[in-house]
Amino acid sequence: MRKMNVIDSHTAGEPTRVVLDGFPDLGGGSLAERRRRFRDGFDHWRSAVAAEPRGSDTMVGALLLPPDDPRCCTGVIYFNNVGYLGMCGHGTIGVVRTLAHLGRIGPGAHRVETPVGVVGVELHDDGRVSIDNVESYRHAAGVEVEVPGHGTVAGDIAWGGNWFFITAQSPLALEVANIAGLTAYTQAIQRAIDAAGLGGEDGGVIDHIEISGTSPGAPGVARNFVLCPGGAYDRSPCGTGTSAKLACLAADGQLGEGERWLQQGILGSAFEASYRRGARGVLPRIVGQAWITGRSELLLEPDDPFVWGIGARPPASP
Ligand code: PYC
Repeated sequence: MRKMNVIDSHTAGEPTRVVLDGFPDLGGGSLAERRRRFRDGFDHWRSAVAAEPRGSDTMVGALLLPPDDPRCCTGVIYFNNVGYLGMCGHGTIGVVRTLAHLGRIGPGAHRVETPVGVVGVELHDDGRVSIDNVESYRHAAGVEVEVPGHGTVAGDIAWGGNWFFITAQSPLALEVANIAGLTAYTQAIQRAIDAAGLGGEDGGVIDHIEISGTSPGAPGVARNFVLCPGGAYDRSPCGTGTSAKLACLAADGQLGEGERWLQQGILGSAFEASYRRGARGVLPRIVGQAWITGRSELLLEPDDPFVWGIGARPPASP
C-alpha cells in the first residue's frame, strides 16, 4: 500500500495540505520542468491528494521538493482538485507555518522556489508570515465580456502568480449570505471568458475570477470574492489575487508605493498588502497567518475504486 505523510493547515480559512514524502520521483531541473513532468506523468497523484474523497474542491496541495536554486529553503509545486497553480499566496503562508512547525526553519527571512519564480518569505516572531511575491502586473484594462444573464461585465486581466479577471461589478453584496449567488455569477463570467477565448500574456489561462469591492459592514475596507479553478471560492483573501489587485491599483494611480492595503476575503479574514515598484509592474508584499489543523498519513489501498480520487485521469503507470 502506498503512503504519504501530510500536514494540513489553513490560512485565513483556506486549507493547504503539505505533502512531505511518499511521492514518485519527478527528477531534477527547474520547478516548472518538474511541474510539467508531474502533470504529464503523475497527475493521478495530484487527484489522490487534493480531490475527493481525501481532499475537496477547497483543498490546495503543496508538494515539497528540493529547490533547484540553492538560496531557497524549499521548492514547492501547488495543485488543487482540478490542476496546477503557478504560485499560491495562502499556500505559501501555510508552507512556511508547516516548515516552522517541523522545526525546519525558524523566524527570519527565507526563500521558496515555485514554478513561476523565487518568492521571499519572512516568518515573524508573532507567527505572521510575509511573502514577497513574484512581480505582478496588469495585462489589460477594462476588458468587456458578455455574460449571459448579466450583460456586459468589464474587468482587468492581471498576473499575480496566476491569471485573474478582476471586476468591480457585482449583482450582490460581498457577504457570506450571498456566497452561492456570487459563486454562480463568477462561474458564469469564467464560462464567458473561456468562450470568448480571452487569456493572459502568451496565452496564459485566466482561471481565477475576482470580484473586488468593499466590506458591507465597513465601506472603506476592501473585500473580495475569488472563484478558484476547481469551482470553489477562496476562503482567504487570495494572496495571488491580492497581488494582481495591487498591480491594477498601482497602474490606476490609486495606491502609492509602500502604502498599506487591507484586503478582506469573503469571510472577513484579511491580508495586509503593500508594494514596491518593479521593472514592469509591482513587487507585492502580502502578510497573513496560518494555523496547523492536522498531521496524517494518507493511505492508497490498491483495490480502492477511487484510490486516485474522484475524477482522476487514469494513470499511465502508477
Ligand atoms: O492565495 O494565492 C492564493 C490562492 C490561489 C488559489 C487559492 N488561494
